[in-house]
Amino acid sequence: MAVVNYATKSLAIKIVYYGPGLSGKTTNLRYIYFKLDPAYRGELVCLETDSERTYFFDLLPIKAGMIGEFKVHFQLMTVPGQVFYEASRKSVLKGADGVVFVADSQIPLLDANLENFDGLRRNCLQQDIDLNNIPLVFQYNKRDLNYLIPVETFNNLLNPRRRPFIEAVAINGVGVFETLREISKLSVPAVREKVFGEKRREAPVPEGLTDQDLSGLRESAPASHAGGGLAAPAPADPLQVTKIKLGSEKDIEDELEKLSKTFREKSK
Ligand SMILES: Nc1nc2c(ncn2[C@@H]2O[C@H](COP(=O)(O)OP(=O)(O)O)[C@@H](O)[C@H]2O)c(=O)[nH]1
Ligand SMILES: [Mg+2]
Repeated sequence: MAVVNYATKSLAIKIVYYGPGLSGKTTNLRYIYFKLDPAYRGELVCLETDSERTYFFDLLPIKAGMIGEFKVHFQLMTVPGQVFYEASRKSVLKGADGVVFVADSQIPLLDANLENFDGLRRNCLQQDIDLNNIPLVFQYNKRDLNYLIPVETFNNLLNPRRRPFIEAVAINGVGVFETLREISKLSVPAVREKVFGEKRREAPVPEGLTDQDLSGLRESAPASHAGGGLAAPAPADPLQVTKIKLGSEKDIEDELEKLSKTFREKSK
């Protein structure tokens, strides 16, 4: 459920990038961070544990216009991929308003994708999220490689309801903003209904974000994949990730809750 702050009149919509380890979730967030107009995005935060088996996940807030008198921002989050972090994946899913499933298109990874999607289903159930109703978008990533799982196969196995699906080469930015716009288009009306729907009888539901508002979610620089080669990281804007060390599962939950309530501007 979106976090509503009536005092500051702000609304945070939580979008979780889910998928097997190394499918490209972090790559999506980093690309968005680089290409989004800095006026629209906050700080890219990376949460990691103290253990020797260090793992991390990421969080990126982006601004997205108004719903009624509420300032809206999205909290994009990734989940840790490794099998043994099931508990953390569950914490990240808590209160999600939308899910992007980032699948790895390489044929040998078909089972890994299917197993991970089953895990998503299980974790959603435990968080009282109905995967059949929550905004969900599929990103079939790494389409630049050879020996790919055909899109029809992916759709038949993962996406029988034909939710939006995007073929992507996240490493070059192909499909990254398209995915973001698709999940935004689905989750904004769902959140608007959840948050303001009950007041419907007294007043009309605020129109909320239009396509024009979502047009802020665009690349601020021309896509660098035009030449077909790998994109070089933008040299002028080196990625400054804020790292937050966490001890326990409880720390993770607390930190996520805190971060989801605030729009963290890049620290000065
Ligand atoms: N060839 C190729 N590699 C990719 C693509 N997207 C991500 N990768 C690479 O896959 C690896 C894992 O990506 P990462 O985003 O860290 O995966 P995560 O575990 O899902 O966060 C990195 O080496 C990326 O550079 C893609 O579209 N094509
Ligand atoms: Mg990652």
